[in-house]
Amino acid sequence: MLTIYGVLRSRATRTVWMARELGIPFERIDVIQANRLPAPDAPGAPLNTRSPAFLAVNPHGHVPAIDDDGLRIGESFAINLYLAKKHGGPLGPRDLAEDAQMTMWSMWAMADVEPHALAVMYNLVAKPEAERDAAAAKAGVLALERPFATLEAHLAGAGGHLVGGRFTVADLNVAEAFRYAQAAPDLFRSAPHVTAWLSAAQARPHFTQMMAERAAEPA
Ligand SMILES: N[C@@H](CCC(=O)N[C@@H](CS)C(=O)NCC(=O)O)C(=O)O
Repeated sequence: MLTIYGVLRSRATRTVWMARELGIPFERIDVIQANRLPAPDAPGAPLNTRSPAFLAVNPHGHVPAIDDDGLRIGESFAINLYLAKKHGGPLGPRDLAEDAQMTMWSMWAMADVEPHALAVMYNLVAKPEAERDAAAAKAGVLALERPFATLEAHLAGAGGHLVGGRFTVADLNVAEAFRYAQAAPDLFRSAPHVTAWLSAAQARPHFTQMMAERAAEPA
């Protein structure tokens, strides 16, 4: 049995989206970010990323994490690549070459895109206005120009998907990193292929269903 740890207002979104695309059964346990609680260590505090019971599952202390019949893994993109390979089908790699490309795109998104996209989102929309840092937002947008250009060129030549001409775990992982950049619509204006690719990914029923459940979760 697959257990996914993490509230939906976290990167657990992408793990839940992936499991639903694969059509595999799972249970999800709410683990909230410690920094969203006034006293995460207090007796009776909800299960959080500093709780000893959760650290036993993921010593890195972040969500999402999974327990798959005793195999415990953290790191959202690694989890999704594992699930795609385990369950197979069109979402996963057909051979070693596709596996390498899916890993490459996922690691690129985590290293070159997500930190800047998060800086953009936090400092343009997510943080309370008084705490926003306009310089950090601007630096994030600048740093994303190259990844946007790279992805735009790739999608234009590859038929609208990252690997193998079909929607795969690579599209799902990379779309989740680019989602945070949607706080800066200017980045998308000169990237029509990126815009169309992200819209198509986010129109998938399992994404919209997951986001609706996320929106229903307490902020
Ligand atoms: N690279 C990790 C990052 C995970 C991460 O930082 N998760 C956040 C929630 S989105 C978290 O757990 N924050 C609370 C904490 O670190 O205590 C991944 O993709 O899984």
